[in-house]
Amino acid sequence: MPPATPSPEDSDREYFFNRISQLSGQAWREDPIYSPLYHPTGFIMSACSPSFYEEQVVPYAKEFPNSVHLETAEQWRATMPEGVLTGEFPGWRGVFRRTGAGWVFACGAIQAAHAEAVRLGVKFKTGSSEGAVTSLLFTEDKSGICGAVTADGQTHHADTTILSAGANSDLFLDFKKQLRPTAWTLAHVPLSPSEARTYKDMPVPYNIERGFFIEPDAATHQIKICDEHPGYVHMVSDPKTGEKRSVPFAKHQIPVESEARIRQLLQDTMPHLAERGFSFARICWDADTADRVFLIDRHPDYPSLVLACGGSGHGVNPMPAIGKLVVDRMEGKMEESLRKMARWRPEQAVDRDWWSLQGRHGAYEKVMEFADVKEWTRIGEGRSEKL
Ligand code: FSA
Repeated sequence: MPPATPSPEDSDREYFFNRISQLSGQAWREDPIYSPLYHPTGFIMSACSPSFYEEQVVPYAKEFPNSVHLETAEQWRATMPEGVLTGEFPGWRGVFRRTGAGWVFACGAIQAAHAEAVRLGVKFKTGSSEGAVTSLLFTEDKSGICGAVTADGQTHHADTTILSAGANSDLFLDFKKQLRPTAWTLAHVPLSPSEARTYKDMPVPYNIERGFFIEPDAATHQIKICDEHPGYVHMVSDPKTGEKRSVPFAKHQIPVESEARIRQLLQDTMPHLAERGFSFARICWDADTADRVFLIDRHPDYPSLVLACGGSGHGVNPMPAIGKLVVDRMEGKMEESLRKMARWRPEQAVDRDWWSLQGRHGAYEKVMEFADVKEWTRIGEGRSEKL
């Protein structure tokens, strides 16, 4: 949760991220809806390869000069309560920001925002029938958007329609290659209640090549672990154009190669958990824009359609700021520099390389294709789900 402050020396991109961090940071720290969900436990930025360390960790350390350098296993272990980190941290080098950073309980934040919206009079339709949008609704002459159609066959008319469906947004509209649905992978490891107490309030260690984990969930005691990599796509030929594009799908398992990476991450950091069965796994889709800046704009051809997508792996931290930007854009008062950065920008995606790493590292140092995955986990099917 960087208490970022935009400065006049910022590039347009730096200003964009500093400004939304400033807005969201204030909400996470002070807003009664969001602040209970923010855990300022500290954050560790790290890498293993010297070149990636230079590329991303050194600049991070410069930005936060009070952060503490970590290199030896003893230094790493000392960042958390005794017994949490027992690994050798082979090749790991990082910097530890003790203050002004941490993690947010994303699920709780969505529930809190939902409850507040209901309190303010918003009506929600949810579920796989009445809550599942199957298409946007076009005006009779096809020149405008006037709502949406749901799986139960209902049409919902609206003066303004906001398309904010994450990676699925790409299924509803021709985004001219501005969105690349890309998936990451995560698993949960169950802890006992007393283990969970030991792991409480731990900082978040993030290794740009290996992944990260955050403290156990307060209710379920499961610890969530993500292996970091450039992402998986699922390329499918578009029946109309013949061109391939990535299409999201749901799966409650992860590739076995991802399980192996998660176990390697545990082996490096918490080897006492490296063999423990997983209790949960998911692939998790995001929509990457070409420059990994959000897409928040009115559609140039359909002014009644507002787009709020393209989270590009940055969506959680700025959550409280995004709604404000969307409202500002709808009311025509979005800050000009933010508007420019988040605009509809197909010119950026012409000849888009779907296999671009987009600044990420890990695994085989390439974007992976789900069709090439040979084996998936079978969590909940009698294998690897027990403590
Ligand atoms: O919005 C977020 O902060 C999501 S968690 C981070 C992450 O897993 C990245 O590490 C990954 O590279 C990808 O962008 C998905 O999100």
